[in-house]
Amino acid sequence: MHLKNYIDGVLVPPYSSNYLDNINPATGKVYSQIPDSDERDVQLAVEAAEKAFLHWSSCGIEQRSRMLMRIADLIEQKLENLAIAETTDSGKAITTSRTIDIPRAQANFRFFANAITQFGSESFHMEHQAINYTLRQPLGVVGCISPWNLPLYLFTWKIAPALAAGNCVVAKPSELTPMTAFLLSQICIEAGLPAGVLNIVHGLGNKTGQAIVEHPKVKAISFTGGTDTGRKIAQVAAPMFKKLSLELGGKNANLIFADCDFEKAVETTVRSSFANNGQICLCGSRVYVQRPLYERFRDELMKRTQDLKTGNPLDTTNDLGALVSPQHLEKVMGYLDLAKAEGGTILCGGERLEVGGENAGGYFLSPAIIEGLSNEARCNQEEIFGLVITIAPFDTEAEAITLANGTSYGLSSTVWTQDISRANRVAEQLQAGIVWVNCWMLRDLRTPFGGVKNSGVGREGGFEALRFFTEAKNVCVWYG
Ligand code: TXE
Repeated sequence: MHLKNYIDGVLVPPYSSNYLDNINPATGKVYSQIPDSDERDVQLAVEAAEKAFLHWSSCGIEQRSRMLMRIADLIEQKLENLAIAETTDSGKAITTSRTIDIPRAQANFRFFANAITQFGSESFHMEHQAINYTLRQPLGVVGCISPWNLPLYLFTWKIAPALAAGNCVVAKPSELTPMTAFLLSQICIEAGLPAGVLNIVHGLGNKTGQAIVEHPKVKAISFTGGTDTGRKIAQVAAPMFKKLSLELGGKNANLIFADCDFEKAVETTVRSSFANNGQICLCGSRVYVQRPLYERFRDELMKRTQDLKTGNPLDTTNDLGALVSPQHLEKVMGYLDLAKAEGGTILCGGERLEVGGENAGGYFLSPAIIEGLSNEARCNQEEIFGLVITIAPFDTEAEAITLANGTSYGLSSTVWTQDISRANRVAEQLQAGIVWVNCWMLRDLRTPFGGVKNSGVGREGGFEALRFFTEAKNVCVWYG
């Protein structure tokens, strides 16, 4: 199966006629081909978006909102097909695709279809003199670049607010997981989205992605992915004065205090460690437990981790599927070797799993917990992003905060305690864009989402996203 680009309202082959293999990570086999697009395809997409902008930006909020709702409805109707495609492309458990990825993709469109109808701007009254009001105008053509871990979920999280605000979009999904983006282009055609409003160009990051970032007509880049890639994008985009939203990696801490609700904390920590094969930027990859509870918590966490079932991701009885690519598997396994060299003990997991039958060539790994590493160890400092967590004890609240803040990242943190004062105190001091208290991944799409330090710049979500995708213009009217 050859996927196509979606440019100017139609599905087209790449200019070069070249394609890249798309591999099913649970079998290791090529199952489709994606366009190997280059700057010529991006040029066509930008031209189509520019052409569509005048009509789309001025057709009115209601019309845009209705169109986004129609896309949301179609995603909802096609949930099962999209979920199977997502799992086949990414190796994630089908339950995750069915209950998280695809429902969230439709929710993204629905949420921003509503949010734009409520989006206002400020006005400042200068008594007896003048009134200032702020116009929030769309930017024009914007670029959205997304990663492989939550393919349609994160792709639509960028596209929906950009479109709602009146922009036209050139978007690129990850070359590792292009299938649901391709299905989205078919959905947009079915929904009757006007030609050129959304353009989806497939291809490699350093070719197609780079061409989007470099294009002078692309006014803003919304990117989610690795910190190194974010840095490269900033190096190109910043001197061109593009607006930038960078949602990058994380090395998130779970702080488990001795007074926590043990059952809830341990159950959620299994999930926050290994959901989506540990490939969520919000996964808590460093678990710190207060000493009186340490051994009990560690042993229970180990037991439940070992109970997780890994195998064919399309089989609903499996909790975990395959990692996304052989390169990623190798990277994750490299950290397990490094952990041993750094003096750590692998308490469980970390083995390459041979799943037989049609999944014999898949990239399966058992979930691993590492103990005994210093906070400075690379395994505690670098984003591993897949089925590996570390665990360590702490004594005091101050120590817990120091440990949590002791990395270059600052995306999210989780605090488990029954003491409300402590929860607030700790949350205030954590260097993170998101803090969860006695929960994890509880998401309200109205809230600001993003990180501090090397986890990125800018905020997505709610009105923050609509502000990002619009330019504020102040109009000052003198009373005369
Ligand atoms: O992501 P990349 P990769 C982390 C995780 C992972 C590492 C690398 O640690 O192991 O990043 O993953 C496009 N200009 N996260 O290599 O390269 C690329 O095609 C423009 C964290 O897959 O950052 C893809 O569409 N675009 C994470 C997207 O950027 C470029 C999610 C992300 O790819 C580009 C994924 C360039 N020069 C990985 N180079 C999270 N925090 O959610 C690549 N791309």
